[in-house]
Amino acid sequence: MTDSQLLSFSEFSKTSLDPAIQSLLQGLPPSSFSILKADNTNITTLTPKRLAVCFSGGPAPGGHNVVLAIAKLCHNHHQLFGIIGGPAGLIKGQLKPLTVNDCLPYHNQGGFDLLQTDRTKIKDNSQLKAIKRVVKRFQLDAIIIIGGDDSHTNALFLAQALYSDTCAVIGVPKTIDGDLRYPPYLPISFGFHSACELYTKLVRNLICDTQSILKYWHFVKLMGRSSSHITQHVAHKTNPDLYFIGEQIAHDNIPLSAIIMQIGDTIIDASLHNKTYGVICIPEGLLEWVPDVKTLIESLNKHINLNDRSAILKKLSSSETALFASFPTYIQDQLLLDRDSHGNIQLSRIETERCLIHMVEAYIADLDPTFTLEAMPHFYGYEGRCTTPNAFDAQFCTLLGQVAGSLALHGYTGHMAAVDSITESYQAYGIPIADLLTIETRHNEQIPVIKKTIVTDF
Ligand code: FBP
Repeated sequence: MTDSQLLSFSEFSKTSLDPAIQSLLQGLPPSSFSILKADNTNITTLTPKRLAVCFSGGPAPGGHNVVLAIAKLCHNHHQLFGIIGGPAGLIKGQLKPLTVNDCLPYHNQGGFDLLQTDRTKIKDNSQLKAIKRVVKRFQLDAIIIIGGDDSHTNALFLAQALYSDTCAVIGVPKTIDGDLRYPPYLPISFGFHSACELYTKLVRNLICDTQSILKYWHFVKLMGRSSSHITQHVAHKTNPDLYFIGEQIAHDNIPLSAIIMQIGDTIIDASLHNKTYGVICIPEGLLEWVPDVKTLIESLNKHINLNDRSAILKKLSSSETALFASFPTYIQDQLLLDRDSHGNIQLSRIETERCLIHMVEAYIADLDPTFTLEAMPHFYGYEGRCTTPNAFDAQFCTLLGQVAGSLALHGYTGHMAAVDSITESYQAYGIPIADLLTIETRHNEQIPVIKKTIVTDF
């Protein structure tokens, strides 16, 4: 592909995939194959290759084990480079040779600090041209991107763009959110279970505190972006007084006022039984699921690029304006924050837990002005995504690294490494990323993105 034939992301969105790569990507069943291990003698029979690896998006426990496994596969026969600073580092050519010894101190450690990460969306020709130059300069045969759903959209887009440069692109499914799955080949992304373990411990401790000192209603927001997998998992393990699953709220069409009423009534009922404390868990993405708030966010998304608060607000319908006005000012400001580079609203920056307390206080004050609600907001988020990997993620990540390295060394492109971790045999797969595509509206454009797996079993 010459530079003039390069497709920008929006052109890529509108066209079908390059026929040359289509045959590799579309409609293929996941290929099941035996994975290469570092001590496997046939690894040295392969033509020596030059691989590069990067983290992309938020950290997730176990990422360092993925990189170490790839480094071990490359040791002595292939050359591995670490890309510093995620996709932005790839564009800037921030690559350095990476050896097993470089990675060993990070084995079984949380975080992505070995290489760091970022969320740059690869979408235009200038970025692609820069990456092509980097591929040429470092003579790369493959790039392995360790990332979530949006990073896999990047990976597929790059796989197409670099096909003619004979540089493969492979993805490794990472995210604590639990929304990147492809059962039965990939029951879960790495990081989910370790993060849930930490959040479960923290929520249990809070419940124990309330039962020890008999005070405070704790409103706990749990990370997980749009999907409520983490909240559901933690709630099942800890049994809080109340919890919400965003997907269920959308399914049952429950407006924000009904949620406030449910929380307020639960607190009042409990006080009638002399219980003045409790724990309520909510998913990070709650507001995006509540039907009336969702409509408001969609309208704001359409006009967010106007950058002028009053111009944006003029575009809202009267019911949207009323709902917007019912939020405390800090939530109004947070709803107007810039979207991330992939077009997502930045849910982790919206203080839903504080907002709910504020609205529940007002609801209760209307019913009983003498009632004092002693409530505390919490957000369990960033501390969970960098926790130490548990035994499951530590082993799962080593396998995922071996699968990703094997796919790259065998010359696959546009595939995501997968391991069926439910069966004892830990079968390895390469999943064509194109099989996971769907169309979504982001930044007001219909674009192909990797489909998120949401909670359906409520
Ligand atoms: P990804 O794994 O999809 O990159 O996101 C993980 C996550 O922790 C989300 O749960 C959260 O909404 C988001 O990152 C916060 O991102 P940021 O680092 O940009 O604040």
